[in-house]
Amino acid sequence: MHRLRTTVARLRPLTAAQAAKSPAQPRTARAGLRTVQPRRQQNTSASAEPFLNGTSSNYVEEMYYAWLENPRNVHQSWDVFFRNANAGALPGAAYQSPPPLSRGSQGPAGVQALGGIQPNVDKLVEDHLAVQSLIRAYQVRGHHIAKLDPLDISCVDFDDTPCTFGYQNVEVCKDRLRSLAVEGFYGLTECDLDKVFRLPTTTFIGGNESSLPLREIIRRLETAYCQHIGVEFMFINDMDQCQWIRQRFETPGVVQIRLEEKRTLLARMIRSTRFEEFLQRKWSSEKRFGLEGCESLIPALKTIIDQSSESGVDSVILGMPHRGRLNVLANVIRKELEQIFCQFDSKLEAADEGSGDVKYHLGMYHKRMNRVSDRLVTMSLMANPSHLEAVDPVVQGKTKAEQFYRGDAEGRRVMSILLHGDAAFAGQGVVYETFHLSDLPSYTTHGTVHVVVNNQIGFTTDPRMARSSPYPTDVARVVNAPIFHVNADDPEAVMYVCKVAAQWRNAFHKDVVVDLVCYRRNGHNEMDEPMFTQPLMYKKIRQQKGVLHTFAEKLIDEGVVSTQEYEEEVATYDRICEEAYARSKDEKILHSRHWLDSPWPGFFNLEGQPKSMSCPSTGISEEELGHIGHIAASVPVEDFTIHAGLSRILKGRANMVSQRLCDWALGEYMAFGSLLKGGVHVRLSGQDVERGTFSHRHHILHDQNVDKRICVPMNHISPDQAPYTVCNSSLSEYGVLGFELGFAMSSPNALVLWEAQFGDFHNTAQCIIDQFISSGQAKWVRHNGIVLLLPHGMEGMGPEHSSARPERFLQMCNDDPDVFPPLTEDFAVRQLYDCNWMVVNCSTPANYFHVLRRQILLPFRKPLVAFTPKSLLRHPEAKSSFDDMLAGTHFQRLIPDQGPAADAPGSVKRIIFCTGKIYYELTRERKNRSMEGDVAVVRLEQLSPFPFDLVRAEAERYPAADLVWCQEEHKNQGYYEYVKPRIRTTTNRTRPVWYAGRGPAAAPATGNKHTHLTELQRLLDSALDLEVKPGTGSRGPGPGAAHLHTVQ
Ligand SMILES: Cc1ncc(C[n+]2csc(CCOP(=O)(O)OP(=O)(O)O)c2C)c(N)n1
Ligand SMILES: [Mg+2]
Repeated sequence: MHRLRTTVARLRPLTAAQAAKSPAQPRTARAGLRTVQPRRQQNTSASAEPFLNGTSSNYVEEMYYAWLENPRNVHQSWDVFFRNANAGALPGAAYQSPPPLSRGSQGPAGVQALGGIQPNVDKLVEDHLAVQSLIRAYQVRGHHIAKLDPLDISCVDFDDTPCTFGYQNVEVCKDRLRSLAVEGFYGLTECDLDKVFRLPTTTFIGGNESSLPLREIIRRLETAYCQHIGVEFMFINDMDQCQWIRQRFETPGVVQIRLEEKRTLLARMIRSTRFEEFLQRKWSSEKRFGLEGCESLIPALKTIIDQSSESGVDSVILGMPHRGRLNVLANVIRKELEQIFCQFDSKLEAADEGSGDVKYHLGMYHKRMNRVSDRLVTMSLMANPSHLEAVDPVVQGKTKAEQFYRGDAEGRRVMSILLHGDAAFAGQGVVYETFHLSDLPSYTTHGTVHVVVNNQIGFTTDPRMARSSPYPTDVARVVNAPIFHVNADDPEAVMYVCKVAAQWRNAFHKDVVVDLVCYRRNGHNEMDEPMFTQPLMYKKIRQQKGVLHTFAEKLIDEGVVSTQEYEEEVATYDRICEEAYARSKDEKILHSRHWLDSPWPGFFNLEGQPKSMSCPSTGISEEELGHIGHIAASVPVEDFTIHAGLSRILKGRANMVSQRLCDWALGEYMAFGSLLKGGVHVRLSGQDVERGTFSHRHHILHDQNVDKRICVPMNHISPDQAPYTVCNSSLSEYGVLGFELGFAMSSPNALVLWEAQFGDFHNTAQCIIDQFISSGQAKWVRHNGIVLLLPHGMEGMGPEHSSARPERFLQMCNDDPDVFPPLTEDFAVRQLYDCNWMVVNCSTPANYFHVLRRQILLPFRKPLVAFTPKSLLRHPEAKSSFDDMLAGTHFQRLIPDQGPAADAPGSVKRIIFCTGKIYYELTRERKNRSMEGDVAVVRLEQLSPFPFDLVRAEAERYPAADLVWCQEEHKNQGYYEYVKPRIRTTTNRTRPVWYAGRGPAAAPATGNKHTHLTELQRLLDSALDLEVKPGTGSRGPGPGAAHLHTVQ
């Protein structure tokens, strides 16, 4: 009904005379129409026109467009109707039935009625409407009855239970889907079959003909929509895109494949099939997650790459799960076969550092000539963990980065392809998160081609138990991506849809999905018995001829190749495999470096090692500090009105700069600005990061008078600076952190930061943290310098906004708690090199500034986890002088006490080691109690790798002091479990270490502000109560209690 109303509304603005004068292209006319006001909307009731209803709206629309092109295109009755409507006929008055027309004008005054009598006009209109609806029904639902399943056992029930599966349902389903038949819904009968109908402009089945007999219309629609390709696209909102797709599937003969293409296709099918057979022969008891049952995946991918290469793409980044991965490496990326085969030899020694990964997770990077396009194409397959779909956003991030560095603003040269399993595609939420990044300005990769290996099973689970939607691909509908379902046992159909998918991306730069409906010939892996759980399916599969076999027979029958040629091709490939196998026997060691997906040319030396083991000063000049400070405090464009509150903030910044001081936001500004000035790209992404969750950052200024006019002062630092990207992300952690990790992978010369809104939200991205960030280098010898900014601090805001869960990050650090590392000259940097990631909790803006700059100035890359403050953002004492940021200064891994305690260390009774914001609370309390000479408070700014050397120095400096670890977090959380054994190691376990902090608890923090404050006071009391001696234990029960007891 809504559609009908808009159609009627659109009638008003153009007059037939205007239209006749300029027989506009339908598209131009439509484009124009979209902008005009629907003046008739209020006064035209669709119900007033008796023949206008929901089902006829398409037809009316078609008639209207045809009439706009030329009034003679349509029947006279329509001409009259449209003219009357355009002339402002009142509701119900625009339509004139034919008899009155013959007697003269019965229309509204001043409207000349035209045309003659058509005796059966009602029936004619009805039949045309029916045919129009029928065509549309095929377009919308043809895929319901397309022959997509090679096994012919799946059944998608679009009405009730969305997805059923199994033999018993097949016939029932087919009956239900007969609504497309002529004698069903549309009121057309056998006798209409030979009647000729005018075709609407929303179909291309006519080719050069504008009318066809109904019989032929149905035949052509069946050919287009109900064979081995099921096109799902009518949900797309954009008319041009729908037309584009119709044209590519409806035009008669459009799916034909050239002879030469068929031969190439056969050669690819041979490679795909014989590769798996070869592995099966040589390593029959090894898991390889073979492709059997979906061999056409290889030609599918190759077609997408050929086609994209022809349209200018020269870099393809792929992400894929286990299924068929080795085959993709061998036959798409073209990894040397011997490199793949030697992965099956577990006795080979690893040559590089790291613990490595199983062969079906490894990544790869390769540049080669594409034979079809004759152009060089670089392909990288990203390494990934077992966690299905986790790699999706990572691939997107890396693709975005490559596009960014190459200035490929529309994705014409760099593209991504993502492969999915049917169960994972439907089940994993990160798929949805990734789709929702696909059209966001700072995250779009301008269209991804998704290929689903839909083998109708996930491990042992049937689709009916694995998803609530008819297809595994339904998630893609949210972003209006067309979905091409195709029977994977028809390689030609597969090739065609892949071509169209690549063309779609090239034309619209939007996502598209190819759903390869196939089966899995073996169990989940080659060792698995599928008959336990899918007995009938697997009986059927056993009877199923291999696709290569049937396809070769077909091409031989067609005379495309001879039997001899086919057999020779098979023999040739088998020989290639055998020869590579023989060569693989000569390999003595495995080089993980050969499996790098993102090499950084020039960053390391030729052996792949860092060029030095030192880090220069991370300070900058006074002049630079002043200049960046000035930018941070100004609005560097003309006539730009900012909010009054922001003016105050900027004024405050200017004041600080004049006093040579930085608060947290300014410290960050200095770090980013100086890196940008030095040509290093900085990208900060996360929820609400542009302003900052705590309203402290304001990196994007908004004009208060002009909508969407913004200013990014950070991009006004110097004319030859690198660009700064700061982008509010979608409300996702898993997807967005994965994306930024991928972005950081692409180049070492960028500071890429992801900020969690509050630190605890990182746990919805845990998979990226565990599987990629903390362990990525060990598994895949791949460095990554991503920075995680995690707001953290117990401030009485309740359990969910307090803790970034430092304990989790620290538990995953790989430094040995019990071993004091050798004290070499390059101790601090070597420790960083050896660790899996760095964990810091800075207490000053200067140190935050240094640690960010250190990320780039180090000769290698490591992930940085930084717990960042909330209340410290505005704390009067949490300010740094420019002096602490000048050239020659460094990041301080530990900040010693600088007061009276340090001046007279011999009389100090207690050293309190702590980290982060609690330092300010401890020193305030110490001051209140006038204990500055008795107690030294030492800050660990870098928690991991643990500054063994500096902690030992502090312990030795105060020989008579108790050693206390104080934290505001609960005892089973925070840093305690991590620092405890390490502090002990620094003193060779000669001095006890005491704990002052909250007791153990299940939740990170209390929800009650008063309880929070009481707990805080108690923990400060216990930290500073010098009377409490070892062995007295806890001061009270419950999680809120403060503890002070020895650590043994
Ligand atoms: C996030 C995640 N959960 C569970 C698994 C364990 N798992 C490995 S493969 C698999 C089935 C995947 O089915 P599908 O996506 O259809 O791919 P197929 O194996 O059929 O190709 C499961 C459950 C996993 N790897 N990742
Ligand atoms: Mg599956």
